[in-house]
Amino acid sequence: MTQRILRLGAGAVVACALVATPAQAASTVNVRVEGAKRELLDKNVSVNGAKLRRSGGTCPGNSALAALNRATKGRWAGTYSSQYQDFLVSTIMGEKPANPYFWAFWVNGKLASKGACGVRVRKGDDVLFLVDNFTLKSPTPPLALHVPARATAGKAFTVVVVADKPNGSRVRVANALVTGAGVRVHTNGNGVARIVVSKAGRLRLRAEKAGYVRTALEPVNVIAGQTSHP
Ligand code: B12
Repeated sequence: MTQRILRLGAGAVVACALVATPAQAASTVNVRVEGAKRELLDKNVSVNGAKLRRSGGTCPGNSALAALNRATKGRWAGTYSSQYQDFLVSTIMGEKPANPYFWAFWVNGKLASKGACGVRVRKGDDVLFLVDNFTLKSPTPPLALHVPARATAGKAFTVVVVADKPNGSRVRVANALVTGAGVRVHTNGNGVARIVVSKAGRLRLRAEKAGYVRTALEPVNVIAGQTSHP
């Protein structure tokens, strides 16, 4: 379940609004961990708990690292730096990227300028840890997939794929692959893909493209189309 609800209004492909859900009200921050080969975690957690104490250092209860700690049930490791009073995270849920790969982390679509202990998070924030390559000239941009909350079986709907830039700006991404049950389409030059599904149910879509970090699974509630009577 994700807190990043990237929604498109009926027929709209431009405007995207953040929509609160009942699940979101009970929890606060979304933590997603994208390993080198697959998504390791996508979870909403509350962050107002006690301070995070680990050998070497302590982090505020509302830090991104405390959120990661809660979401992974403590399954991470890192080295504390007294210089930065922060942890350099080296392992998450058993995945330890080898040099030149490392765990980078982004908050709300922006590359964090401090370590995860030093970044405070608030209700509705999205914390993303992803494996990046240190030798690349610029950070690998994560993709985001904007989907409508609802669609009708047999009727086309559109989704939009955008990429986060380190400074928090977003650009549309052409030729990204969007997949889900019975869905395999590429975005056009405007980052838009048109999708038609025949079955009602909860459809979960993901987008990916070489050189970018894959999106989370985004849900679309597909309702049955009306049957016509003679
Ligand atoms: C190299 C480097 C890295 C490398 C370190 C490993 C390597 N292969 O060498 C990698 C790519 C892993 C890295 C990652 C990050 N880094 Co860095 N990194 C640097 C850099 C450019 C040089 C450090 C260095 O080699 N110093 C020389 C050696 C001899 O001194 P050292 O003390 O042994 O250096 C070690 C520490 O700096 C440590 N380190 C590096 N980055 C970070 C970040 C944090 C939060 C911590 C606790 C330690 C740490 O790794 C170094 C090698 O062991 C500095 C900028 C600078 N000019 O200092 C930024 C810098 C230290 N990094 C920074 C940041 C923000 C990050 C990230 C949080 C970025 C992100 N959003 O993902 C991530 C860490 C995420 C995580 N996993 O927890 C900031 C820290 C700012 C702050 N006040 O907290 C700096 C100062 C850059 C900046 N101005 O923004 N980094």
